[in-house]
Amino acid sequence: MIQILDTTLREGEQTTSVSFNTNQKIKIAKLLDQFGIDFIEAGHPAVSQKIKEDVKTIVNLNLNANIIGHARATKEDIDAVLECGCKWIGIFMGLNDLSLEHKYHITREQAEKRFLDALNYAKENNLKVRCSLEDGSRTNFNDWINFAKKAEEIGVDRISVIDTVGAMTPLRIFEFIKKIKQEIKTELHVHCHNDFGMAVANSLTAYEAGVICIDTTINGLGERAGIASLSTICAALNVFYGIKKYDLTLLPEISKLIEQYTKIKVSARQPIIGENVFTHKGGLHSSAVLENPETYELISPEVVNQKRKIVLGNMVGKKVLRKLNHKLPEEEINKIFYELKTRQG
Ligand code: HCA
Ligand code: CU
Repeated sequence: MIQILDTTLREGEQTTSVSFNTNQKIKIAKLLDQFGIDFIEAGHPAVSQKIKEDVKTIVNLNLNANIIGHARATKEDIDAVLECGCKWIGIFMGLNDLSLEHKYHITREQAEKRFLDALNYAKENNLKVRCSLEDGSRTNFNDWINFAKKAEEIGVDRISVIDTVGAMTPLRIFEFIKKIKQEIKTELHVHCHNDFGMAVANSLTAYEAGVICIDTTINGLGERAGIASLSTICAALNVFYGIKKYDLTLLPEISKLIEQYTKIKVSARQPIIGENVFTHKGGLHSSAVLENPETYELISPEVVNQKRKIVLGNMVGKKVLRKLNHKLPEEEINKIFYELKTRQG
């Protein structure tokens, strides 16, 4: 089994200059639901009254997706999530030396107590709980496991493996999760940042190592370089692992909507949804694709509601022109061919 938790409305809103209004959030949540998303992280209600209202609004849409509210390990934050009517809560806290010394300014014992108290409080209030060890990838492994065992005893429903600053490589996260799974029975989530461009690769290897849920955002939004992108992850799950549960044809619409709301343009080379990713230019490429697209396409554009394009430029071959129009006389082909050959691109 695999699930996707989309956190465009929480992590995505932490992107520089990004903030969604209520109607935009409703539209995003409904589209994600239609797509078949398993979880929508709707926001961190304690941040502001507006975010709290918006999380409530998303909960009241009664979507199929589970709605999860984000909280620090404090009673106030958990109460705010409860007030919104969320059934799921994600409680996060960092337990590595850097966080203890420079963020919380408390001892490990105090931090663990604070975190465990919060997890207990959420469980007592009948919430389903995801326990997030922030910066887990830079946390001493024994500290990570010892804490996760205590969280497991409390009965948290999920534990998240978090690569807060993109410090993992695929092999490292694979080993990390394999080791965790020898000691922890609770289902795992994974949340990978993209600081070194490995968020998608790390998330997929985490899946191979046994996590049950991958965190994504639309267009890979998020703090700094963002996190794993919804479209790349879901298309990769389809192609590499045969997972067909999501409606991939909605991906361009979802991506464009976010482009419009955020005014952050997706790169033309962005996997799956970029403008160029089903465009072929080299003569040999175009000719082969016209004969059988599989020669240069691992996924068909139709699967993700995109269109194949052939560039007619200076790299064109006569074969391409013939394949594009069987009826064109040879002298016409020669004329077009020489004209294209003198072009810039
Ligand atoms: C944050 C940090 C976080 C938390 C992830 C989580 C991270 O912005 O609060 O709570 O599961 O990457 O560590 O996004
Ligand atoms: Cu994050």
